[in-house]
Amino acid sequence: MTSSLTIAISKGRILDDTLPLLEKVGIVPEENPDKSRKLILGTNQPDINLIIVRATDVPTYVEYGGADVGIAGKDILLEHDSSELYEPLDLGIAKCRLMLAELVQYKTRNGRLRVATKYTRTTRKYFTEQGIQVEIIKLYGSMELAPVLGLADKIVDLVDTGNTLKANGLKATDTICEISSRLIVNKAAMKIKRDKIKQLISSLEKIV
Ligand code: PRT
Ligand code: MG
Repeated sequence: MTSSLTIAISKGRILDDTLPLLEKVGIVPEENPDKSRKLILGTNQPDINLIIVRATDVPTYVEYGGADVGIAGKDILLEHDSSELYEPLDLGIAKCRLMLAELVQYKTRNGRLRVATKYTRTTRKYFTEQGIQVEIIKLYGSMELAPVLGLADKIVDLVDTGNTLKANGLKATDTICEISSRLIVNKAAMKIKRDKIKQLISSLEKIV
């Protein structure tokens, strides 16, 4: 059976780190995804297409079969928490750490701790495991501002070089999780397109 394989990827650092990997396994998009406005891109392999979606939407597209496989950060996968996805391979790209941070001059205060984050699920789990009750404030970006403006005592965010924290007068106090990007696979696709997907996994496995 000749069925095509669709790979979901997000623009930005994941795409930047993924394109060289795909090229090494012989998959090259027919247009530069960074420059093209197309959301579905063909590749040099007639039966492989890429779709370009938001990083947070990659697991959703793969879960519902809009894409057969995808590449997503562990941070996004921990929040998405779906049993409909296989996660067969750590690609070791777009690495960073999910960290707890506070103002450099943070002083403990009475009352329930307030934590601002985009990663509400993972943050709740982290504090629950320590038996600490927290109020979680969901933000979609610029988390570093929250402690500066008194919105929250602490933040949970991704840290790479630490420059963003530093530039905003914050310091990391704990690592919650080491993050890298993973290959994810739709469970039904794994059955129906088994040979193609197994082949992609094993060729990627050899180079990461
Ligand atoms: O940007 P957009 O809103 O479209 O979506 P997104 O933020 O989800 O996408 P993108 O491309 O920014 O991130 C995609 C994935 O890259 C994340 O889900 C992570 O798995 C991974 N990744 C790796 C990172 C970082 N490193 C990283 N440093 N994602 C974000 N950052 C940000 C961080 O949030 C903080 O603002 O970079 C800043 C910290 O960097 P340093 O170097 O100053 O510490
Ligand atoms: Mg971003």
